[in-house]
Amino acid sequence: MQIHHKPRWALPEREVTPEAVFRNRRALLKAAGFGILGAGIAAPAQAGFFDNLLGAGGAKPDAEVDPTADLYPAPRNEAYQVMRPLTDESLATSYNNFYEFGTSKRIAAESQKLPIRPWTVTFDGMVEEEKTVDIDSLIRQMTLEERVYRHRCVETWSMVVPWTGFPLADLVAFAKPTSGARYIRMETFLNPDVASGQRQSWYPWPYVEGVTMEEAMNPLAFMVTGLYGKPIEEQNGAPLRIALPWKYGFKSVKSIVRFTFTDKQPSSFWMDIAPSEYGFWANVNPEVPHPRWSQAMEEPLGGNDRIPTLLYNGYAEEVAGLYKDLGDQKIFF
Ligand SMILES: Nc1nc2c(c(=O)[nH]1)N[C@H]1C(S)=C(S)[C@@H](COP(=O)(O)O)O[C@H]1N2
Ligand SMILES: [Mo]
Repeated sequence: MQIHHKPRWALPEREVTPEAVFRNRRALLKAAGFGILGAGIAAPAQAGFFDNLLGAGGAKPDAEVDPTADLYPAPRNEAYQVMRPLTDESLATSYNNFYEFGTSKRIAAESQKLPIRPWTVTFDGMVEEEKTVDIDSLIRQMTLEERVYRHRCVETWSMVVPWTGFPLADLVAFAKPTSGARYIRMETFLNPDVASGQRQSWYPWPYVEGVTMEEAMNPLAFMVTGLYGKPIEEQNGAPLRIALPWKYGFKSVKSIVRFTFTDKQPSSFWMDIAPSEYGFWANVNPEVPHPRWSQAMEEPLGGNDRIPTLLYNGYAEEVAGLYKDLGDQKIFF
């Protein structure tokens, strides 16, 4: 008799080990007692225009056509291929991690409340000149292409998806950092009025991540504006996210509003929450377990099998050289 084990990604959320299980009891009690504790304490980054977007039922009236829709589908760059089937679009766009909209995987509907136009992106810190630019003008200054990449969440689920976007190196050229810049800190929007998760004040909002300049200049580091040949949707990090396919998924920050060039290694959302479990480098390695679970295998979304995790998530040839001089730093967490 054949026994069917439901893959972990298909289990109800409570049975999965989410990244947040370390939230302490006190925080949970606080949450139970004061569901909206913290509401309104932080200045929403996009205050003003969501008021009229939050019409009937709190939902945003469905966006007019995306102002960059004519740029899709962009030509595929065949240099980036994955020898595995693409994940179903319906799964990749409905099974998400986006804590701003809740800790479950089913945040796609809730995330539609995020106003993604107008949207500005700020470049500051160690740059020739600080600037804030409109997302549509920024995207139109870049050359879009499609790349099929693996994505590996630290929780062990994985997917293979066609992102559309442009190399992070092109964005760096646009930002014009000064020679002393060694890291880029990337920051997500802060808008607790629409992002219910951001009313949970025990999290260190906004979500932040960072890379070294050397990592940023690696051709694999990719700024994402589209998915499956269309502008990317809110749940996947519209209007601008990053894909760093050799690192655990939490490094691939969504809905970015700020790039800060700095000479100090930035901390991150997950480093601030659990420094013993999440580090700056977070490179995928099957032989280095997370403190609470193994990383040896992964579970492709939509599949029934577990498959072996690959070193650097299959991108060792492209990126291993970035880490050869780091000595005994913990480059795999
Ligand atoms: N701002 C923000 N970015 C985020 C997250 C998040 O909660 N907030 N989750 C991360 C994690 S853990 C993963 S695995 C990926 C998930 O991307 P996807 O939902 O498009 O698959 O987004 C990453 N980027
Ligand atoms: Mo993740």
